[in-house]
Amino acid sequence: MSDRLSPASLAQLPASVARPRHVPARHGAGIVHLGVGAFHRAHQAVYTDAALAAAGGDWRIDGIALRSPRIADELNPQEGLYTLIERGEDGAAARIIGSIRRVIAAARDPDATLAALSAPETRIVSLTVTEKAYGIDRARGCVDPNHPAVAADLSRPHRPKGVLGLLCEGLRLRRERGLPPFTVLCCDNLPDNGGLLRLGLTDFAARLDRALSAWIEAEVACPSTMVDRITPAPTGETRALAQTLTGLVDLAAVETEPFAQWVIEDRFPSGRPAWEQAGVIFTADVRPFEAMKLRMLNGSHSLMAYAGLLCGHRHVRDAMRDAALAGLVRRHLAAAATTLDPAVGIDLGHYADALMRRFANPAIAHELAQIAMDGTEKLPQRILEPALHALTHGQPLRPFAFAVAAWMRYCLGRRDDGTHHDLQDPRAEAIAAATRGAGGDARAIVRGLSALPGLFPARLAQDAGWQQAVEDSLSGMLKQGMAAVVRAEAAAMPAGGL
Ligand code: CS2
Repeated sequence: MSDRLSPASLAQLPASVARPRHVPARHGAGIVHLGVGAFHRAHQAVYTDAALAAAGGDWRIDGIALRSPRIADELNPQEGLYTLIERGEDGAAARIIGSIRRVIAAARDPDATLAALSAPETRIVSLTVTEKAYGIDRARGCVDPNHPAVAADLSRPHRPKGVLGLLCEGLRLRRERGLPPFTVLCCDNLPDNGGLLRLGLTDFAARLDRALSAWIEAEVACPSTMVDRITPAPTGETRALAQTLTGLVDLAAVETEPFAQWVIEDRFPSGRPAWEQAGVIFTADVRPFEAMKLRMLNGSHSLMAYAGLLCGHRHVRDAMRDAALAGLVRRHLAAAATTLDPAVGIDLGHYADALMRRFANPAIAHELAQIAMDGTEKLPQRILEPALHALTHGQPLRPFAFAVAAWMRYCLGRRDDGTHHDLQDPRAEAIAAATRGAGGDARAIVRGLSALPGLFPARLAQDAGWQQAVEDSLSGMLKQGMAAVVRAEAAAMPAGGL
């Protein structure tokens, strides 16, 4: 029987496994992180681990598990240690990460959760909670009072469960105790994520206490970030591989690709770890990086998820082995690149080439279904905003229309072979209502889904050329099946890259 990963068992690790280059127990916590999923463990916690090794400081992370307490039960017995497995074409490398101090399960321990948020040593609260958890109505620019967590927290603000409620109550307690606020660091794939969260937070607070909202407005920094690392959900195989590589049992192991990128606006009034020594890019304006990543990486991911699943593929790497689909991914990258501001200083052709290689990584089993989830939360920034840009600048629309048609086809909940899939989307009911009765009528489906409140920019949804392009693609998908349409679409593509 192998031992469990813990500070005591570190000595048993083979020399091939890198261990923390700092002594974790010597560093206090300075960050509270909401949402201790695989992405956090493969990204921000890794950068923080490297910053602790390079420059020290009391910057370890107290994680808050918002949904299931499982990760707390997995990580706490290991004193926060876990294995990061980087998987590239030439093999797998394991490294032990020591930046997480403990995980609090919010539902089980609400007092400890609020105590961490209001502790004097907490200077940053970072978040990876997924797009749908915020409860912000992006089209209207205010909180969504019907969002379940927002509604619950507005009615019981001192016992918050959701993201805005927790941040707001943590800040209220700090203000009451005369403590400086924490910096709020949003690490989800949302456009202008810091600005958006700031807007949600001040509006949420204003519904409870205007003076608190004004204090947040004046005192709380919400720098925007661009985060990137392709991280599949860990499975039993991840844990088995961790055990093979380290000789130890680790219930919280994660696997990820070798590439990682983090771009942050440098606004941290209460300080921050020396993340620049860990490779973070600090900049005054994250927006161009964010638009590049959301439109190119995430946009082509979404295209691949909807078209790929309906072609019968399971993982991103399988979709990339389908030459016709890979061709459409390449086309999408080129179309997305034309909508971007070239000022960012990154060669978009090289960026697209690197994305094609990252997607094709045979060692990463990234489920297309994971990417297909929550389409209504993802489509605006990934596909619809660049499509609107293309429309207003006379640039090619067809790649975006094709991606939207693939999403609409996926929304119908059945494959070409008649099997059914569940639509995992917070607006699944509204989607079902919008397509009910449309049968196989592409026009009715496009009309119904385009009219979902707040989803499509009005100018795009009302454009006859756009509507027709989506309808043509969807009609082909319904009549000929996704695989045939993907082949035909790829064959019709003009030759040439970016
Ligand atoms: C993916 C992202 O699940 C998804 O929708 O597109 O999680 C993607 O893998 C990351 O943003 C990569 O950095």
